Amino acid sequence: MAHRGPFVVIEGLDRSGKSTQAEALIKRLQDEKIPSKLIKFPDRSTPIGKLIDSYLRSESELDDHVVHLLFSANRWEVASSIVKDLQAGTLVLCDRYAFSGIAFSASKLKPDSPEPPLAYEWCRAPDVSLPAPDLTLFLDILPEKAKERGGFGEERYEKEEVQERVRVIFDRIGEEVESAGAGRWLVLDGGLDQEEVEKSIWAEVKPLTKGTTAPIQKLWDKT
Ligand code: T5A
Ligand code: NA
Repeated sequence: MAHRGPFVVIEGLDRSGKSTQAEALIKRLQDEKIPSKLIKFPDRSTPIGKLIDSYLRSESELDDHVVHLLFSANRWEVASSIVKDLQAGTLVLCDRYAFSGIAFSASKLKPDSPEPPLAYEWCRAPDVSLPAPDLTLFLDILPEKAKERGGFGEERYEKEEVQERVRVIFDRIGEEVESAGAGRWLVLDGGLDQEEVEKSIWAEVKPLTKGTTAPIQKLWDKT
């Protein structure tokens, strides 16, 4: 059976260093002549992505349900091309994925109500059946440390108390990914120096670069 490329996702709180690490990893893969492709979510360049971008910059208001579905649609826009690339033997690396979609939406609160407006299960539903990553690297960082990094606070969710709630939901997602047996969820210390994080990521990704004959799984299909 032909080998397909591995599907790797980098997740984490805002400012945990995801994009820095995603770019470093892609460069490393290129240096090693391993075919790879980087996709960043949200992809702000598509028509749906432009609506998301305007919302994140607080230039527009959208109902919580609507924006959640837009984030998911923004992934479905490229889902089939992810599968195609994996089947062609390319390593696909995503900077954020469905897990951010659930964590940020399900952690929302309204000032006038103790109940979150979007339930966890509701948030998960639109991403069910997306291609499931083989490995998710979660960059863990304390929100108070993330806050000290450049650019924090410019966008909608970049507030320490929001990040605290998001972190709790990410923990739940990680446990569910691991127990569903569809892909690994690995927590790495994102608070270390950039080179240290790069090393720990490469140690996990390198063994995958030979490809796999395992079928591409579907996200949350059996839960
Ligand atoms: N969102 C996203 C949803 O609500 N639903 C969804 O479905 C999705 C996909 C924007 C928002 O959208 C939400 C989540 C977000 O709130 P985004 O476009 O990914 O998402 O956000 P960005 O602003 O691009 O990225 P982040 O804020 O998450 O930052 P990163 O990528 O984690 O961090 P990075 O690499 O840009 O680094 C941040 C700063 O820290 C420095 C960097 O130089 C930079 O200044 N840095 C380090 N400093 C010290 N030590 C290290 N190890 C460092 N690594 C990086
Ligand atoms: Na980023």
